[in-house]
Amino acid sequence: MKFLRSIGTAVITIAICGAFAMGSPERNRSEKIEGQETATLTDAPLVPSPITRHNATKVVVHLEVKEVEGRLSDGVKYTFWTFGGKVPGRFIRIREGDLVEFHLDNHPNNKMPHNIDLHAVIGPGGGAASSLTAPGHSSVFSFKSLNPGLYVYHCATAPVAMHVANGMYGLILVEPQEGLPKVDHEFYVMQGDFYTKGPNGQQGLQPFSMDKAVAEKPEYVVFNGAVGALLGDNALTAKVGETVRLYVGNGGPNLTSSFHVIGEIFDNVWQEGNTSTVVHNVQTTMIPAGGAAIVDFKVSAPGTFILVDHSLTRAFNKGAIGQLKVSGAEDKLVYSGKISDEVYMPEGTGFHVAEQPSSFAPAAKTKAERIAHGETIFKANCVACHQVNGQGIPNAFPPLAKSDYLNQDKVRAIKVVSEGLQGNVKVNGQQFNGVMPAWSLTDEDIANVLTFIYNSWGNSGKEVTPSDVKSSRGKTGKAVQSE
Ligand code: HEC
Ligand SMILES: [Cu+2]
Repeated sequence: MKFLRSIGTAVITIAICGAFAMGSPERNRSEKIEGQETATLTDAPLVPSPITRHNATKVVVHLEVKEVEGRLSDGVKYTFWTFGGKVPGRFIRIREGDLVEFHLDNHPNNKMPHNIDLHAVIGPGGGAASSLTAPGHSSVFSFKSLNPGLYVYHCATAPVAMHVANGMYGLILVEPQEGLPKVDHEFYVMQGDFYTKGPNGQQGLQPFSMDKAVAEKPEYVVFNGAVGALLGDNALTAKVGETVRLYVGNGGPNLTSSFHVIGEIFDNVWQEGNTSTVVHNVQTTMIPAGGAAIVDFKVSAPGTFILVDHSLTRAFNKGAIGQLKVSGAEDKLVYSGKISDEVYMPEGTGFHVAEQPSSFAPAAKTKAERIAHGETIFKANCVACHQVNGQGIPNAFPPLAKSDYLNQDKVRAIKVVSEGLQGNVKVNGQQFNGVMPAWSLTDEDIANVLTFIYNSWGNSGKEVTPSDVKSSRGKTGKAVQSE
């Protein structure tokens, strides 16, 4: 018994020694520094190249703080406080054991003092205590990188939450000695929540709202500093068969991200930015405010894959959405694509009335208000099929933009929305034969959404009022049969 216990202790002792031998802070502390280099930093979504050195070196890092006015969303401007001119701050890549000489340069045109707290640093404030820097000044401090991992850095000048909310965060990767597995593409993605005085979408330069920040009610939640920073022409790209790694950070200041890529499975995840324990086959990984994760996956099917915070109203209503566009040949075994689409209508079903809570918005007093309310209804109910700019989808959903069918007859248009539409219709010379559900919207909502559509995308500019909707409801002869 006694013997067994001592064996147990010996095993535990060996295990602990083993764990400390690899990537040990003690070893990194004493690792010899050979040579010197200046770090190359990158703006998101780019990442500096992997480190190929086998020794620790002295790395000189220059990071410049700039207060800049920039785009937060379409027509929405914001004064960002940045590490390097953009949000997130520039990506820093070093190796464990490196000695970093850190220069924090505060641009002379700035109005505020700033500092930096790097979560990769062991020392008071993670460097913040030694780096408070007035505009037109530069602070220097140094640190030895003792622990490998992917770390957040941020400003820690009071009010800290405000400096962070204005965009003062970024990532520093301390590569383990042995490096990370090789991949074909590495990208830098960082989430943040933004608190503007005006509601989401309000145009112009928006000041910061401390009240909304304290209430943790952001108007925007975005990747890489702006709505659309990873959409369309800015999407990440890869080819079928390649491996993709995302270094994902969350600057907050408040929200935890449920990071997910729609249509992908993460083959490898290094949770919470650690580099020693990898887990496999993960759908969604949690990234706390002030935290990070590394995710890898092989892209096996072509198409557009959507990066989201899976707290989905943040994605679809506040901006936390990005794209990875994968080109290449389809593999029908991995993914078949749509095999068929037939009308499904069990015996006895007529028109399906879409469940829709009635609107509580106050009645519109002017045409402009009607258009504004209508846009909200359009986005909530109609975009899925008719698309954001009313362009529709060929052979499936007719266009509302410059639609002759719509512009010819207002009463008919009202009936389409209130009663639904199916069967053959010709819109701009194209035949459609689909089903548009009837919408149980109030007269006010139908008037608003149609007025929005009539006043968008080259349509006739008509106004539809609730009394127009009411009188058309009374009329006999539905736009379509509902049998
Ligand atoms: C589920 C998909 C879907 C949604 C959601 C949808 N529609 Fe449609 N809509 C259609 C289809 C399909 C047609 C054509 C029906 C046919 O082929 O008979 C159509 C036709 C129309 C038309 C007449 C044709 C044209 O292009 O001018 C109007 C107007 C219209 N929809 C407005 C709306 C409005 C307003 C909303 C939101 C309240 C909406 N639709 C939501 C599928 C949809
Ligand atoms: Cu700051």
